[in-house]
Amino acid sequence: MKSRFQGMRALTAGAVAGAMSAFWGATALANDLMGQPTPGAIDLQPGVTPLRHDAIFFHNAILLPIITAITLFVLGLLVWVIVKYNKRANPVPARWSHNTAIEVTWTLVPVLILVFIAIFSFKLLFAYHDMPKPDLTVKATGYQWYWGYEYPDQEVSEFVSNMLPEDQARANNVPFRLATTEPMVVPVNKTVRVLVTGADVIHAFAVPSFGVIVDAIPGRVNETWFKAERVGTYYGNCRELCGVDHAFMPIEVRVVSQAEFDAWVARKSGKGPDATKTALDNAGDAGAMNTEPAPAAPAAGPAATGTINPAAAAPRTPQPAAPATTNAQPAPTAPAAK
Ligand SMILES: [Cu+2]
Repeated sequence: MKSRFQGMRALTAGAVAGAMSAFWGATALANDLMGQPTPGAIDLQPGVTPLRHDAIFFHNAILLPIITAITLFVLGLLVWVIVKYNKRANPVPARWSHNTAIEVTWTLVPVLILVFIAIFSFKLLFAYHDMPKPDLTVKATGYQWYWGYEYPDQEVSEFVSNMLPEDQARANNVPFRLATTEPMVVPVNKTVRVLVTGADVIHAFAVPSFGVIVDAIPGRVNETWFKAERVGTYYGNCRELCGVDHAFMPIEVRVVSQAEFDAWVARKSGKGPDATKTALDNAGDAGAMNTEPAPAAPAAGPAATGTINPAAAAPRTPQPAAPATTNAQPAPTAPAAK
């Protein structure tokens, strides 16, 4: 059943992609960038998680053909009525107003179409809900206007992820307004549970290539999960209008091998053999921030949490009450970070 489902999926996805590229004369479909938007592309961002594959199948193989068929059918009816029943072709209109057979049909057929869609839709919803046993938990907190990531089980206390300034993004050849000063790092082929919350207003954590989008609501913890199948860098954005810099709080997720992840955790938690590197890493990030503060957010956030302040980097001690309310305030230590 599963393999037939996947075979059908590959076949229909191929047919749909072929039809779409023929229609648009576009060849960009096969060359879509991974983990970020592709200029001029019309298809969905390609996926690297099982949920995303299923969501793309649902859209391309179930919804698109149904929408296309219904649209063409209605267009045909309109043309038929315009041609056959206009005043010249049909000077004496019929006087009847009810037809039981037609009314039963136009009620039942849409119901059946919706039930058919619901079968696939609920299957997908349940898949999102039924998280496998997680290998890793990351807490993502939305702030005005940056993200904070914390790994409670690895004792990696919260660090701040700001948008990378334009000159550095260009210099590093990474996408401006998607790249960050410090990414969220996860191991490949592992089930990652993401706990999502907001510190000030409602934000939303969204990574298209993972097929996840979850509201980040103050005072509440939402949950989602993903299992990235390949190593790489995947970008997302805040997806809930949260204020003036809403467009400047990107999400960057780096999927790495388990060994690389372990090394990263050792550095970040200050427990590994090369724990001193943390200070260097963070010094680099702090330098990055200081050259050009994020627009309208004068470096208050990072300094407030202390995570990318080199002075606070090593040795890592549990942070004092940094989160939530204090983060939005300009910290008195901000100038000292420079
Ligand atoms: Cu936002």
